[in-house]
Formats: sequence, structure tokens, C-alpha cells
Amino acid sequence: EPEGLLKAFQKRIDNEEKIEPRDWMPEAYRKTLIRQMSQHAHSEIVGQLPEGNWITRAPTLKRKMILLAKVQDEAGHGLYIYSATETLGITREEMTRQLLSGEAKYSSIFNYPTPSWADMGAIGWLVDGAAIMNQVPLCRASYGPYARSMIRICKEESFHQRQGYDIMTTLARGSNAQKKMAQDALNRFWWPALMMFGPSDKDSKHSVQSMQWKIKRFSNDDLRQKFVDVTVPQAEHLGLTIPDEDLKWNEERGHYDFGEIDWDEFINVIKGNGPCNKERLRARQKAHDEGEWVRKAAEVYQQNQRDAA
Ligand code: FAQ
Repeated sequence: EPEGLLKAFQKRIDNEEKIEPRDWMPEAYRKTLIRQMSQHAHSEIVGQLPEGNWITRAPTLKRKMILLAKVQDEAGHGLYIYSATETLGITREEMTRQLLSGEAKYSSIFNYPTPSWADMGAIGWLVDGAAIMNQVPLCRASYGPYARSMIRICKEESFHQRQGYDIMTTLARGSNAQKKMAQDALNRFWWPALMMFGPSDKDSKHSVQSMQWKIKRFSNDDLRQKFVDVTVPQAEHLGLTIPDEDLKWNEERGHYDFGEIDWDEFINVIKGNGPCNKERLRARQKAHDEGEWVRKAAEVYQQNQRDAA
């Protein structure tokens, strides 16, 4: 790629101009965005499954309506981000193929099981909480369609986070058995939530370039630290204990210190060997197969419209 074009491109980024679909961009920028955005879209789609598990078993009608709305929002987020990714020249069919073949990743967090109702609380509070921390800066990502799609998504994620915290509050103030359920969900979801931010900065192979291109605005470790700092007081308010003996306020740094993440577990999960990876992909494959008649019907309808025109 010509040096002059590359320089002019970086200058636009440095000036905080948005890059739009028809603008010239380096192939590597396009590739990185397709990778990150499609994996983000897949995460939203696969992310419906752990919570979808509880829609028919929510404890009250109100909780059921809220959970149903939340899971539908996640489907919507997946669709906006797929559309935004298509502006980079990849088709939805190809992205789906990459997900189902295991070529494309999706967030590690959705490979953990949800055996208890309290997990709906922990997911909303911690997983959506982590998602917001990561996605608010993406509203300023240099690629216009991605940045714009994040604005509404972040607003909806805030509602999701509050509904999760509300479930946790109800359980934490309830009977001993309910409090125990809430603590157990926190114990299981805490470390996987920290892993959502990705490998530590020293092992993050894409970060330096993505920050130079202003796709990422903060490093993985910086976002993880911010998440810990806002979440610890929330756990204290609930009267729950974060499962980390090394967690303590560091006056000098003005941040919480926390224990080492089990990176072997993280790597194992992203390689496809987490507790639910196979089950999640099976569910997506089944949905894809069962949706075939809808895709066919849509094609016939489109053809009829064309013939009539
Ligand atoms: N899981 O060099 P880096 C949601 C991969 S929130 C799996 O640091 P990068 C909302 C990474 O892809 C969740 N893989 O990579 C919701 C790369 O592999 P590759 C979705 C991970 O891209 C809530 C390799 O490791 N959010 O869905 C993970 O610069 C509740 C090296 O890593 C987003 O996707 C992981 N946790 O930074 C829905 C946000 N971390 O591609 C339902 C947008 C890293 O070379 C219910 N994405 N990897 O094969 C991002 O901000 C970035 O992509 C990061 C990773 C920060 C995730």
C-alpha cells in the first residue's frame, strides 16, 4: 500500500475523523475490524443462550418479561453489528460460516453454564457491567458504523446491568438460601467476567495497532482495572464477598489490587474446550438449520418482488 495513503489515513485518525465504508483504508485495518466486529456480533448472538435458559423458569411474570426483553435486545445488538460489519465487504453468510466452523471466536464468558436463577443477576451485573466498560469507549471508535452502532447498544446494556443488579439486590436481601444463591453466582462469574477484557497487555497481540488506529481507546488491563474499581463497592453494598483473597485497596495507586487470573483456563475456553463451548455451537447450528426455510422464503419473496418490478 502506498506510503502516502497510509500516512494520510493515520492523519485522519489522529484528527479524530471517522472512517466511513467508502473511504480508503489499509487492508489490515479492514481485517482487524472485520475480526473484532464479527466476533462482537457473534458474542451477542451466542450470548442469548445462557440467559435464554431461564426465560421459561423466571420466578415471576415481571422477571420473565424483563429477561425476555433483555435477550431480545441482545439479538438486536448482534444484528446491528453484523450489518455494520457487512459495510466492510464481508457477507452475513460468511460470518455465520466462520462462527459455526469455529474459525471465528466469540466471548469466552458465554461458555459458562447458568445452573441457577441467581446467574441471571450475576450476568446482568457483571457481564453487562464489563460489556459497558469495554463498549462505551467503542462509541468513539474510528470506524463510523461501529461507533454509531455502539451508542444505542450501550444504552440498552445499562438497562441490562441495572436489571441484573436488581436481581442480586433482591436475592442478597432475601432468605439465607437466596443470599447463598447470589454468593454462589458471584463466585462462579467473577473470574470469567475479568477474563472478558482479554489477555493481559503484554500478551495482547492486537492492542498496540488497534490503539494506534483508535479502534481501542484503552488497553485490556486498563479496562479490567476500571471494572474492578467500580464493581468492588457494588459487591460491598450487596453484602457479598468477591472470591479473591488478594483483593485490596491500594492507597498509593488509587486502585484495587487483585489476584492473578487463571490464564490457562482462559486459553482453554477460547480454544473451544470450556464447559459449554460444544453445547453453544450445537445450539447455533440447530437454529441455523431450522431457519433455512425462512432464508429460502425470503429469497423467493425477493425474487417475486424483482419479477413484479
Ligand atoms: N473471549 O489481542 P487481543 C456482549 C481473543 S460483551 C474470546 O487482546 P483484541 C454483551 C481475541 O479475539 C462480549 N476471545 O484482541 C452481552 C484475539 O484472538 P483472534 C463481546 C478473546 O481484539 C452481555 C486474541 O484473544 N464484546 O456480548 C477474548 O485486540 C450479556 C488476542 O486478544 C466484544 O466483543 C475473550 N474474552 O481485544 C451479550 C467487545 N479476549 O481474534 C449477552 C469488542 C480476547 O486474533 C449477554 N471487542 N480474545 O483470533 C473488543 O473490545 C476486543 O476484541 C477484546 C479483545 C477486548 C475482546
